[in-house]
Amino acid sequence: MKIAILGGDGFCGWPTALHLSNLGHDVVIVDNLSRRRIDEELGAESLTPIAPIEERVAAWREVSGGKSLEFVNIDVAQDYDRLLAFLRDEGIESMVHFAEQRAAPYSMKNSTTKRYTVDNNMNATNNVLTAIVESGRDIHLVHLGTMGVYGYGTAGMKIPEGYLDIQVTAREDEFGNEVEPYQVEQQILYPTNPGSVYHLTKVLDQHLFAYYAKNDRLRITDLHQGIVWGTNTAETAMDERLINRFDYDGDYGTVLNRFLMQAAVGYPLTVHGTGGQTRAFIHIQDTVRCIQIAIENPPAAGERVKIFNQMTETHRVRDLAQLLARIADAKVELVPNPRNEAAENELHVVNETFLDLGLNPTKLEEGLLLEVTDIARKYKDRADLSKVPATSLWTKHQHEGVPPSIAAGDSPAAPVDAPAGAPAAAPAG
Ligand code: NAD
Ligand code: USQ
Repeated sequence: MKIAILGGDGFCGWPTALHLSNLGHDVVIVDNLSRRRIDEELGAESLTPIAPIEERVAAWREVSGGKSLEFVNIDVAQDYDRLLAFLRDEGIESMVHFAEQRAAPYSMKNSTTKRYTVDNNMNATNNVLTAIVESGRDIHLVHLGTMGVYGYGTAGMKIPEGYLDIQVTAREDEFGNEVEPYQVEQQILYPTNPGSVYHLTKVLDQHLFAYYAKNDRLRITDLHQGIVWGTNTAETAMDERLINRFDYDGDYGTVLNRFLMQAAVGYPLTVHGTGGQTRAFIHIQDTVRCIQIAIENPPAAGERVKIFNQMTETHRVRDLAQLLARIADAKVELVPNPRNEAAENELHVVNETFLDLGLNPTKLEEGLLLEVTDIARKYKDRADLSKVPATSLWTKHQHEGVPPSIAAGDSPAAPVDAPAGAPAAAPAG
C-alpha cells in the first residue's frame, strides 16, 4: 500500500514510517521539519543524537536492503497546493497525520506559541481533509489524537472509545406540548475538557473529522493516544543513524521520559504538585503496532469516524516517580505545578478495540530499567540540565507571580484580586 506519513520526522512518526516500510509498504514521509526548528528556538536538543532527515532515510534504505522510504518537505498547514498535487500524483492510499504542534507547555508559553499552535494544527487538519476531498481519491486518514480530549477530571466511569451513550428524559414533544415523560437515546462524542491550547486543537480536530466523514464520506480513524514513553522500536534500534528522538526539556519532554533521563543524570525527579495526576501511557513500540492495526481496519465510506483509545496502562505521576526511585535509585522532588490542572484524579479507560485486534502491550515494568541503562545513561553527557525545569506557566496570574499551589488537594492559584474567602479558580480537569 502507498502510505503518506505526515509528521514522519517526529518522535512517533519516524518509527511508524520505518515499521510500515519494513512491512513492505511504500512509505513517503511528509514533514516541514518545524520540530527541528523549534529545538533551535528553545535551545534544546534530543537526548539521543538524531541524524538529519536525508541521512536517516538513506540509512534506512541501506540497512533494510532497499525497502521503500522517501521524504518530501511540505508544510501541510501552509502549502495546500503542493499537498493536493502530492496526493494526486503519488497515488496515496492511506495517510497517517502526526503533523501538529504537540507540546502542551509550548502551546501555553505566550500568545505567539498559542496562536502558532492553533494556526498550525487547525490549518494542517483542515488542509488534509479538504485535499483528500479535492483529490477525489478514497484515502483512509488515520489521525493521532489524544486521551487529553476527554479531560483529566474523575469521570466516575470507564472512559469509552470516543462516543458516549446518553439517555435524556423529555417532558415536552417537538412542538413544546407537555407530554408523558419519555426517553430519548443518542450516541454523542464524549464531552470534551481540554487542559491546554494544544489539547484544545485536538478537540477541534474531532469536529472537523465528524463533519468531513458525514458530508464527504471520508474514511477517518482518530486515535486517542496516551503519553508515549520509550525511545526505540525494532527498526530504529537496527542502526544508530536510525535512532529515535528523546525529548527531556521542560516544554517537549513528557513525564515518564523526563523521569528516565532525570534518573540517569541524578537530577531529582520533577513531580508537579502532589503528583496525584493519573495519566494513560503507551510504549512507542505499541504506538507503531496500533497504527499498523488501524491502517489494516479502516472504516467504510459513509461510516462515522472510528475512534480508538490508544493506551495500555494508567499510572499516577507520583507512583511512577517512586517506581523509578526504587529501581534506578533516583531522588524525588515535589515542585510547584506550572500547569492549571486537577491536583488529583482517577482515570479508567476502555481500550478493548486494539487488544481485540491483537495488540500485545509492552508493560512498563518490563522496559523501564532497560530504557534508563540503554538510552538515558548512554547519552547522558548530551544532557543540558538548564533545559530541565518546566517554565511555561498556564495562567496570567501565575505570570504575575501568584504562587501556584503545591499543597495536597489544593486547587490552582486564586486570582490576586479575589476577595478574602473567595473560592480558588476551578481546576482544568
Ligand atoms: P513531534 O513534534 O515529535 O512530531 C511532529 C512532527 O510533525 C514533527 O516532525 C514536525 O516537524 C511535523 N510537523 C508539525 N507541523 C507540521 C506542518 N504544518 N507540516 C508538516 N509537518 C509538520 O510529535 P510526536 O510526539 O511525534 O507526536 C505526533 C502526533 O502524535 C502529534 O499530533 C501528537 O499530538 C500525537 N500524540 C503524541 C503523544 C506523545 O506522547 N508524544 C501522545 C499522544 C498523541
Ligand atoms: N508532569 C510532572 N512532571 C514533569 C512533567 C509533567 O509531574 O516533569 C505532569 C504534568 O503536570 C501532567 C502529567 O505529568 O500532569 C503529564 O504531562 P506530560 O507532559 O507527560 O503530558 P501532556 O502534557 O498531557 O502531553 C503529552 C504529549 C501530547 C499528548 C499527551 C497525551 O506531549 O502530545 O497528546 O501527552 S495525554 O496526556 O493522554 O493527553
